[in-house]
Amino acid sequence: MKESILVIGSNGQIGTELVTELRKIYGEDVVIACDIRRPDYDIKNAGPFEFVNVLEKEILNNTFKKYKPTQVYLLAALLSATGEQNPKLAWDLNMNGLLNILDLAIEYQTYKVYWPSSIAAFGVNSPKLNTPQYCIMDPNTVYGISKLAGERWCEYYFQKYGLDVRSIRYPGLISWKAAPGGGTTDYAIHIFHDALKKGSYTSFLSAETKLPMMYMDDAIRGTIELMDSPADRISIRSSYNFAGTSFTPEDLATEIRKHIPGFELKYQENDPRQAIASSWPQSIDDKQARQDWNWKPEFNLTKITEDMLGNLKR
Ligand code: AKB
Repeated sequence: MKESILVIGSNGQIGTELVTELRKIYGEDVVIACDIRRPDYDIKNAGPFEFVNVLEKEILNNTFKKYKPTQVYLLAALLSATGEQNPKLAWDLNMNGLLNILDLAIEYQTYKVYWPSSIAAFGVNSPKLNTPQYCIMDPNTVYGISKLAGERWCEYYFQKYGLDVRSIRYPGLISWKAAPGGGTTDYAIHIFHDALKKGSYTSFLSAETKLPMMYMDDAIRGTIELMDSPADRISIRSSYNFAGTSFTPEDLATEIRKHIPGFELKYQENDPRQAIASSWPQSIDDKQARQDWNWKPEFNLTKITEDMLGNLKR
């Protein structure tokens, strides 16, 4: 089968790295980067790019007609913090964007669809430690609500129409190549930039706020491993729990001080993102992903810190 892969939301934190990786595997012309914004020259020069707004059905339809994608990765979304600033837009983009893609995937017989969920789908009454795959889920951000509803839609399209949709509940993702997109876990990226530039950082999350986190290299590898797995190995069609490591701002500062001894971490109180973070799990039980498609993370906090600082310095 000749592959044709659409990555929608290709200029974001995940898309930027996923497009590069998929192009290495499948070839440059096979992977079509799609976004509403002009891409980095890197992406544009390496392969095809289309301006696509996931809410504009006609343009989307033309893109599916032109490329007849065998795989679609839908990454366009408003995250937890920016979503709270514009809840209706977040719902519209996160939900109707997904439904548009699921419908077109059926119409154009797309072989596989990838859509990311998040730890934000959990809520205040979900168990905090080793949060299991199945438990109470009562998210209180519009982003989390859209992720939980999206998970149900993914399973619905799989059950009802046989669409091969696959999904992962991402933790906070840490990376240096592209800027993060307005999430609650973004502090864990800003801290590295400020540590190198200023030798200090003011965290909007409190010292003891522990959250599940993952390095982007692991996230991209895990995503592609899930998509490459035989369909009969995929036992979860809503979204898989997916874990890397977990840490607090204070843990991260301690690790950074091993490289930048005088690094100072200060705290700013009363940031609305604190309530979001406090409603999320501290650690995730991802045994189903490990069992079904052999998921195993490679980056712990020490490796993440070394790699982030090394790359940002360069
Ligand atoms: C966010 O903080 O909103 C995201 C996420 C955990 O999904 N990084």
